[in-house]
Amino acid sequence: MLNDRKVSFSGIQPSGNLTIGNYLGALKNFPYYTENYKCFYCVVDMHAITVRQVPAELRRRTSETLALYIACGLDPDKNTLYVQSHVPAHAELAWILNCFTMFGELSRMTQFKDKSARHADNINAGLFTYPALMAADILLYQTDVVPIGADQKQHVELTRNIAERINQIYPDLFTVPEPIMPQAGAKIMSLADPTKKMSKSDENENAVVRILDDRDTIIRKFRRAVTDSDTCVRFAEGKDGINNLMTIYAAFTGKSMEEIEREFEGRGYGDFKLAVGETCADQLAPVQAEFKKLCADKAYLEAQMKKGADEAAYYARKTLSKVKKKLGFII
Ligand code: ATP
Ligand code: LTN
Repeated sequence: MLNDRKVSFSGIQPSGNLTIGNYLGALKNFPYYTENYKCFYCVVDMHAITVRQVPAELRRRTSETLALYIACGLDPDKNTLYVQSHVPAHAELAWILNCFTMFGELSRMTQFKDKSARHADNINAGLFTYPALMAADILLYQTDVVPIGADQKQHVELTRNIAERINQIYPDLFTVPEPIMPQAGAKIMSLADPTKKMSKSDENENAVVRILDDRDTIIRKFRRAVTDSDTCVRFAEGKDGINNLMTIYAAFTGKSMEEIEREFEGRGYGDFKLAVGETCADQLAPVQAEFKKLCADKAYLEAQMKKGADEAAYYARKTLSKVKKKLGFII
């Protein structure tokens, strides 16, 4: 809680152009909290450098991710939108939390295991302690809810464990946060391999649909999506490709699986894939138009970024001072 309001916090890495997985699993759900919560939505550039980045691209994607936050309906006057590296308290608290996070806990993180397998030549300490920085992001703002996709649940559970461990030694220091995941869309799978999560840093462009892909590209990617040799649109075990497309359609339309099965009864996969592509393109069109407008006004974006960082720093400093005092640092 901050000033009697519950707090929502989430972050997205500027590690690639955002996908419909990021959109349906996280971004689309951020504005839901705006009216009743104090909301902080951060572009986590310090997390992104756990994997090598090209500086000019990181810089561009960081601004673009902030612009997408606004384009997806987050009003910068009602939400605190900012860039993680602009608020040094994140790095400071991360160090402290590192000292309350166990080696064994970090070793069990699925994301660490996946990323170290994919980047075997660069298994750096930052990649390993990534969850302590994420815990710092969340705990700095006394966060109540963290809207995320299913892949991040394990990190929020670790954050809860760290917070509870510290609260046992220093009572009431941190609010213990809850992860919140959408009913449909918490785990969107790759269109090329529906047993794998859709990921913005996937090298196969046909595996991902990006929020900023144009209409023809979106429709083409869905048409090429891997399915099975059956012809009937139904949600069933072993039909990973169709299950994924149905999930995407459900997340965009709010329809249930039964409604979707009825809608496409007697029609083939071709019709269904086209409907998913068109629905996705229709829903993303207003976001894309707004994004284009925002990117044309660099001064506005820079001003919002600065305002967000000042607001976030104010709250972050309060928690950080409290933590330092309790730990015995001279402040
Ligand atoms: P990277 O490929 O660089 O690891 P990513 O695409 O996995 O990136 P993140 O920046 O790690 O994306 O995630 C931002 C938010 O989007 C998180 O809340 C995460 O859970 C959510 N998210 C990412 N991918 C998906 C997906 N395929 N389905 C649903 N939610 C997702
Ligand atoms: N680890 C997340 C991104 C992230 C985050 C956060 C999400 C960093 N800090 C705080 C929620 C809350 C990811 O890889 N998707």
